Amino acid sequence: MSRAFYITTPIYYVNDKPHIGHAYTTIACDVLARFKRLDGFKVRFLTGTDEHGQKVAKAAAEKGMTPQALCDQNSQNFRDLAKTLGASNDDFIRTTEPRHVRACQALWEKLTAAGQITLGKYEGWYAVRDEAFYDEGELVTNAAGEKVAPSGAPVEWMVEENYSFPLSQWQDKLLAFYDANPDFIGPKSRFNEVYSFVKGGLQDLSISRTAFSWGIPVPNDPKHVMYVWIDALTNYITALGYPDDTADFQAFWSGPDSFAMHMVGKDIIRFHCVYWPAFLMAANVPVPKRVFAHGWWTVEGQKMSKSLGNAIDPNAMVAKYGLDQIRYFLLREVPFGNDGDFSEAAIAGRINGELANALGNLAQRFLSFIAKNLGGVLPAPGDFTPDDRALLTACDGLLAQCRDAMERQAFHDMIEAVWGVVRDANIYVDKQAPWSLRKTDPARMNTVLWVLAETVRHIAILIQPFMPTSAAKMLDQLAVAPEARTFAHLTPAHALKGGIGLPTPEGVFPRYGEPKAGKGP
Ligand code: ME8
Repeated sequence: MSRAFYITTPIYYVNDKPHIGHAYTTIACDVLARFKRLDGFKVRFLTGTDEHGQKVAKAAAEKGMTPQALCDQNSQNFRDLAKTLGASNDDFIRTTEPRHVRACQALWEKLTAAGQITLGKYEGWYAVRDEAFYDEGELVTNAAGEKVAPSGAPVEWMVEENYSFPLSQWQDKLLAFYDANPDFIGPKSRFNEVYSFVKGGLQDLSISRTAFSWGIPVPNDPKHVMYVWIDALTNYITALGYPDDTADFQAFWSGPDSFAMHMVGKDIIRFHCVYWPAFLMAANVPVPKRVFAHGWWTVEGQKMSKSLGNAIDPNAMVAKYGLDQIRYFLLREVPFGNDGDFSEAAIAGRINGELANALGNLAQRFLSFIAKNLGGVLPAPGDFTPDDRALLTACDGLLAQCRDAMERQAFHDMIEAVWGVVRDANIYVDKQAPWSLRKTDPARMNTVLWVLAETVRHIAILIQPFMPTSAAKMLDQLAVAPEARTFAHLTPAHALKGGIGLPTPEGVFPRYGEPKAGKGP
């Protein structure tokens, strides 16, 4: 039975246009999804849009649109962005779809039946921008002397009759769950943050609103709509068919071979790591296996925001630098989990240094040499020297290192491991100098060229999740058949055969901002 991996992005609010932060999460999930598919897993990758709630209703009113019209328009922007980013999502969910309304109402009814929902009066601080409740003690004073949420969002005092979920009663069960599942939250620093938050005591949670109507009606009491977070979180199981016990639900959520994982930004960890498992446990639905909260991108040290007008448009970045280049940059620049500052100067540096020079040249030089001097035929190797063996052994060891990195969502560690071999291979070329062996020792030259080709085969197979188009071009140039590009092919048994014809090589990684070098050996 194949192991199953379910990966989700947050569903994005449709009140605004997508920016580089949204693109970041989607790309990270896509890389994981592609990695797992190549590693033989059955994968389901979900993204989508979060369309209900006060924030979206307000944005629509400000634009003089109906909420539905705003949702239709802006949801499409996120769908288009996923496509532009090369996301391999299997599904795109919108919370205004009937399948989702049905799932939310079913979950609500389960919680009601379990005695977990009661009607009462709620008073407290609410931040519409975060769609979140805050305790008095969490509020901070901003530069203007106003009381605001820790995120800086304005808060208002809310008094409403609503339905409430007894979150306070779940404190011990949540702590026991975290203790038993130390890998539930990554990175470790976020685990500790959530743990101490829960340990500090939990307040019951208001889970319906009556002040506006843009939401999913509460079953049997439609003057209430569901709190947008109970609605939003449920999307992850809606997409697997909940409340029906479908084959997908079993494969990706509840079954013994399932591994469900949510990727989120650090801003929404409390919803995913505290509320969501509490709702699920209360409804007797299995909880996901892992939530990873990545860091935050700023621009020149400042928060990206509409009011500052500094949001980075991912479409523009892709158009300017190339899709694979942006995918690589975002996951290479900052250790995943840390915050980072977005700088275009850094993009050009990585493109030229790591892609064009280090990897691009490595492949281009020996491939053009073969095309020019050996009639485009890959030579067969002779006996290996210790240097050949060292490089081939490094290639063989890569997959284990990459798997280990990706189990921790340490994209940067995987890239570093692969680029370690790129560096080794460049040192090897300089030392072996195959170009000067043509006259003196053609047999040795053949071996060196083959070792280089086999090394690039490993590298190209492994970087497919990050840079699918460029990796495919490299594998085309090595005449690797499309069906021979999975991680199962990273063994000596699938090594390149001497004597195969290679297509005319072309540069895969152009330099940015300088005339094309295009030099052969
Ligand atoms: O929170 N840096 O939606 P949202 C890095 N609808 N990542 C960023 C970012 C930044 N500056 N800005 C946004 C919501 N993100 C809810 C989610 S899920 C059931 C409901 C990414 O449109 C990051 O993943 O505000 C963050 O968690 C998400 O976008 C928030 O998107």
